[in-house]
Amino acid sequence: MIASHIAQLLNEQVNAEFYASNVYLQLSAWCEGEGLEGAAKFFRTHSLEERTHMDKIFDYMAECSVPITVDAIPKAPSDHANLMVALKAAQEHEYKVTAMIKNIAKQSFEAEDYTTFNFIEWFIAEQHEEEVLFDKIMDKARILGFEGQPGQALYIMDDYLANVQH
Ligand code: OFO
Repeated sequence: MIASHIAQLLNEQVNAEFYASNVYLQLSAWCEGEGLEGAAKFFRTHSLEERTHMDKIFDYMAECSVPITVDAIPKAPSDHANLMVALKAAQEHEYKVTAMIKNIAKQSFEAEDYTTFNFIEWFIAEQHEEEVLFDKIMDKARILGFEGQPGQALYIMDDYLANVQH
């Protein structure tokens, strides 16, 4: 039996992952409009990955007979000054998701809900990977001297993002 406050946190996470999927899909659309094919591919792939995160929590809730409510999803930001601003927005977004996941781990542990605690551990590892991924991208940008300006560094960043491992 999952306590109601844990059920609520899980439901919020379903909707947060849905929102994350839309954030990345919208980022992909923005990149398409800017002619950044590689970055568009990167964000599009990431959008699909977020969708799988949503499904994972959805399935867990369904298995545990916890009611699920799919809420209205806020509109994702659609305009960005440049690719660096877009990447930083994505990185910030991941930090927020990490905080939400850690809170579920904390609350489930404190409630002695070790089943949910065990379930959410996968997401703890996943968020670590997400943060490592964006750190790696930011390192690449720093090495290139890329701060969002058009030119060769932008071209290389776009090309790099097309093939970066998720
Ligand atoms: Fe769901 O990992 Fe990113 O947000």
